[in-house]
Amino acid sequence: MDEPVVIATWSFGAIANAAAFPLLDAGGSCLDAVEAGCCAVEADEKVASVGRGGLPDETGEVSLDGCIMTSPARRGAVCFVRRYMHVVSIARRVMEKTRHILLAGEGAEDFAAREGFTPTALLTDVARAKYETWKAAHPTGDYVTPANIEENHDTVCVLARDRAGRLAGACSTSGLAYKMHGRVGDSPIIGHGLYVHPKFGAAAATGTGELVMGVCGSYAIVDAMRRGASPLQAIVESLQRIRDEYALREEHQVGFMAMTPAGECASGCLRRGFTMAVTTSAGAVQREPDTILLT
Ligand code: SD4
Repeated sequence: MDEPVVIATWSFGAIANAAAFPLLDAGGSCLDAVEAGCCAVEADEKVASVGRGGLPDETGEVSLDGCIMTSPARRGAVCFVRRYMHVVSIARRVMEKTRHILLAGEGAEDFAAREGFTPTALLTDVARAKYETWKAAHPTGDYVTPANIEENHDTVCVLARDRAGRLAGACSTSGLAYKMHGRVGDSPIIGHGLYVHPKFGAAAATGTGELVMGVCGSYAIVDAMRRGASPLQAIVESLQRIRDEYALREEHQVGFMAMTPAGECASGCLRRGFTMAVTTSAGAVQREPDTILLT
């Protein structure tokens, strides 16, 4: 039997792993595990960038994006969802029940209603209070300057390998804090925020989505692994592409993590601050990145 492993972004990745690993340990599927991991973070109101409790856009409305994937032919996503919390579960239904990949906005919400999901108010009092402080300082909005880096880099991405040696991944986010109304980032777009190939490996991204989207970050990592790169070498390549293609600003951050079909994992980021939660049968640890490009 193969050793199960689950990795997830940021310190709250530990919440995701705590929900996901018992399923893997019991012989469950990696798909169920990554969904359960994201659900746990989506439901945690203290996490200000995923699910209920996420920070809103410039108009004060929270919109969520999410996706799930096991192979190029099996992937689903939803974006700009404003009435439902569990976007990864809705994305899974898109994958399993429709002929499409990505549903957006009202269409995604209508589909969620038809599938029996329960509508949820996403904006919490804490998030509303933070928004009001931001709004007072930016009365006409601000399309140019990203919000404070501390408020921006927190998508939960979960990659898992189960005892059958299969891989799955999922991402869930409320996107950048105080983003433009209607803005969608990398997280729900297959190949950008997440990519999984059963033979070559899995990769996921967090941070400033616009940077990831310009280089198809997660796809590029899996494709580099297809060509023989280790997870770390593949991550370094994508980080270098971002560095070479953009005039990076201080607020910009990107974190990547990757896993091979054998369960070998790595992570890397542009700047200090990113960590990855790793859980195996040996226990749960919070791991510093294997590479930080801009030191
Ligand atoms: C986005 N990449 O919407 C997401 C935000 C994020 O960590 O990852 N925050 O651009």
